[in-house]
Amino acid sequence: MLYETEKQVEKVVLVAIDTGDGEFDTESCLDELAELAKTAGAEVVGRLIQKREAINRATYLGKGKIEELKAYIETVEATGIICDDELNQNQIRNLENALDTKVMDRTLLILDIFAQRARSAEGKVQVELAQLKYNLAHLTGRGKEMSRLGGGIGTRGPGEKKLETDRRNIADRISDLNKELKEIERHRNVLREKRLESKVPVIALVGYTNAGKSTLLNTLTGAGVFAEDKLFATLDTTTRAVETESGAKYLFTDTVGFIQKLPHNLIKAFRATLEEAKYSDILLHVVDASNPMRNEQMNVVYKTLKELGAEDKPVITVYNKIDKDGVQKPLLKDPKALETISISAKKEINIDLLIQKTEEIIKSFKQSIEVLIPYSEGHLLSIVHGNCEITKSENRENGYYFELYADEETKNRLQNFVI
Ligand SMILES: Nc1nc2c(ncn2[C@@H]2O[C@H](COP(=O)(O)OP(=O)(O)OP(=O)(O)O)[C@@H](O)[C@H]2O)c(=O)[nH]1
Ligand SMILES: [Mg+2]
Repeated sequence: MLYETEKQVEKVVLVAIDTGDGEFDTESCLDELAELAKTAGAEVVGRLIQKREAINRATYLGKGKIEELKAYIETVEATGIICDDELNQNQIRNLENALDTKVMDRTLLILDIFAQRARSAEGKVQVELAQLKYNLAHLTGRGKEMSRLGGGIGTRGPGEKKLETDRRNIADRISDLNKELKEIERHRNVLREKRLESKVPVIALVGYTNAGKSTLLNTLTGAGVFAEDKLFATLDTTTRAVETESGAKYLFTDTVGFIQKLPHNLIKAFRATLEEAKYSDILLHVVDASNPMRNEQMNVVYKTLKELGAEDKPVITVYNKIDKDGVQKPLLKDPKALETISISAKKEINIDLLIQKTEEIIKSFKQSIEVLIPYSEGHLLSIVHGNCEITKSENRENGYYFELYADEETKNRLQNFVI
C-alpha cells in the first residue's frame, strides 16, 4: 500500500474563459496561473481556453467544451484542473461530476501558496482563516472530494498542517482564529502607533508580486529579507530602519505582493498587513520593467491601493530590473507618481539616485509642530505666515503660540522655538 498522497504532485490542466473584456489577455492570465501552479508545486500538463460571452453559472464551461476537456484530461493524464476564475460550489460540483477529476480555481491556488509561505503568527492565522472560509463556502462541492484525495493543493494549512474539513469543526476553528487575530491586531496597532509617534518617516514598498520589492529592501538595508523568483515570496511585512549618508533615518516596509483577481477573502484577511501602505508617508511602487504586462500590473496595483484606502499616498514609481534583456523602452513617466526612476535592485543601478529623490520628496512634506515664538522674535512671524499652514494660534503670556504644518526647511528655521 502506498501512502504518497501527501506528497503527490498534481498534474493540472489550466482552464480559462475568454469573454474578451478582461484587462489582461487570456493567454497572459494563464501564463500567470501557470506560474502560480508551479509555485504551489503542481505540474502544468496543458491548457484550454473557451471563447464565450459569459461564464456559465452552473458549469463554468459550455457543455461541448466539457466533453473536449474530459478527453484532453485523459490524454495528458491530468489529476486535476485549475480554472482561472473563482468558482461557486455548483460549478465545482458539476465539473467534478462531469470530469471525474479534482477541480480547483485561482483562489484555492493562491490560498495554498499563501499557506506554504506564511511565516509570522499573524500571517498564519490570516491565511488559515481565509482558507477555512473558502472551504466553508465550497464544502458541498468538495468536502468528500478533499478527504478522498487526502493531499495536494487545497488541503494544506499553514506550516504543513492539515486543513480542517468538517463543517462544525471549521466554524469552531474560525471563531478561535478570529479571537487570536484580534489580539494580534491590537498588538500591531500599538507598534504602529509607537512608530508614528517616533516621527521617523515610513516608506512602504508596494507592487505586483515578483516585482523585486524584497530585493530592493535587501539592497537598501543589507537585511536578509526573503527574496525568491516565486510568486508571493513575501507574505509578512518586514520593517527595517535605514540611515542615509545625510544622517537621516527612515523606516522601509516590505509588503505582500498584489496580483490580479486577488481573492476577496484574502484582502479581508490580510487587510491589517496590507494596510501598512496606508500608514506610510510615501509609497515606492516597484514595477518589473521587464514584464510585458507591466502596465496592466501597475493598474492592478493602483486598483488594490484604492481598495485599501491608500490611493492618495504620494508615490514614487520605480521601474526595476532594467539590467535585464528585453526591457521594452520607453519607460514612460508614471502620471500618478511624483517621480519615476529606473533602477536595478539586483545590480545596484541608480540606488543612490532613488534614495536621494525619496529624501527630497519626504523633506518637502509638511509636518505638524507646535511653536512658541517670544514677542522679541516678531520677525519670524513672516516665516510662519508665509510658509506654514496654521491650524491654531494664540497670543500667550510669553509669546505667539502656533500649531502649524511646516516643511523640513521651515521647521529647521523655527527649531529653537518648537515646543
Ligand atoms: N535581473 C534582475 N532580477 C531582479 C531584480 N530585482 C529582483 N530581481 C529578481 O526578481 C525575483 C523576485 O524578486 P523579489 O524581491 O522576491 O520580488 P517581490 O516583489 O518581493 O515578490 P513577492 O514577495 O513574491 O511579491 C527574484 O528572483 C529576484 O532576484 C533586478 O533588478 N534585476
Ligand atoms: Mg517579496
